Amino acid sequence: MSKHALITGITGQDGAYLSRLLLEKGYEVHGLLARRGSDTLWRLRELGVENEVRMVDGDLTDLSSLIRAMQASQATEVYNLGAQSFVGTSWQQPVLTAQVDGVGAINVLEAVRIVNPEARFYQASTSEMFGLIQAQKQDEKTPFYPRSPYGVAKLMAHWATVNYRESHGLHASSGILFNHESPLRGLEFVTRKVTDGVARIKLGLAKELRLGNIDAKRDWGFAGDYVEAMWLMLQQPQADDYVVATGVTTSVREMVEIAFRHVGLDSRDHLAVDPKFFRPAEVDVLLGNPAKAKAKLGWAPRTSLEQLVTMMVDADLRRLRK
Ligand code: NAP
Ligand code: G4F
Repeated sequence: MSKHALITGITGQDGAYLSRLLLEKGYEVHGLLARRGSDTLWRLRELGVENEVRMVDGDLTDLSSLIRAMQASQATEVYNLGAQSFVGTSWQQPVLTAQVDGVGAINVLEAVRIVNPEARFYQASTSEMFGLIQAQKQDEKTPFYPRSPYGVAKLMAHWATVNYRESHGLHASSGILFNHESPLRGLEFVTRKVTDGVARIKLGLAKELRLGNIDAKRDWGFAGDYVEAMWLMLQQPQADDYVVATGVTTSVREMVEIAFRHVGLDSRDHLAVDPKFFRPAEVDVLLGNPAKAKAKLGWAPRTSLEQLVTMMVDADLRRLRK
């Protein structure tokens, strides 16, 4: 009998990579489609799985649509990836972010509990919850200190996942994922803004790249590697929480240098710092310790930052040349 998965946020970066992974494993893949943008299926199309997944209309803020999605999909595994995921926007839309990212996760947990409490649940938690870091290397035991409305909302969802596991016995796991990128990353996030900008400058379509805090440091990995960790979590006999990271941290400035170097340009000739892109409160540095995921899931990242940035710049050059 084939396994059935329901993915919220299926049209996002991780939703696309996870869909492809589950289809390769023989799953019937269902996705919650919020129908908010004009061409929301472009990522699934780029991975060649647009016509392989089955969509069900719904929204994370609408519990009844989630109950219907659980019923229609007959899901035995539920991956809650849907979110207002851009940290910068969360200061402009704190209430929406709380409703979608915080209450939305509780809505999904309720739909699972009501329709099929045997189904396994994955919550897309985030290193943004560590915020003002309380340990040099963050792991599952590091105290949280969120620094944005996004981080606060995600912390609510994280603890709700733990609570449904402990109070209702759901097989509910949280992946505390550090930043992960790919050619499918949204243009608002710094890595893709950089690789798209570098490709434009290389092709003579732009002259300058304007960024905010280039001293911020992140632990960046490849989304294609990280969705494997999500799946592995739901294959374990016991639900648990796991940090998923590379264990290497790099500044935005260094990331930018890698991208320019790849196309034979010098970042100093094109990079400008613009206070417009600074945030009201910054997460200065993130560095994860993925030892538990390695020991218990047998998971390890396979893609270096250099390989990741190169892959993204090349994809943007290809797109722009078209
Ligand atoms: P993404 O590309 O921004 O995708 C977000 C998805 O959520 C999109 O499919 C979007 O649909 C959907 N969505 C937004 N609001 C919704 C609503 N009200 N109801 C239903 N769906 C809604 O994000 P991602 O990078 O794939 O990340 C996946 C998840 O992991 C997110 O929860 C994110 O917060 C979390 N996370 C990401 C990272 C990272 O570095 N990428 C790290 C840690 C955690 P539309 O296409 O219609 O907008
Ligand atoms: O790429 P970012 O916008 O990602 P951020 O804020 O770390 O959030 C991402 O990772 C989280 C995991 O830790 C996810 F939960 C979340 O959903 C999202 O996927 O910014 C990275 C860093 C920040 O310090 C930001 O201030 O880059 C800095 N930055 C500097 N200039 C910029 C820019 N960020 C953006 N987006 N645009 C700039 O021009």
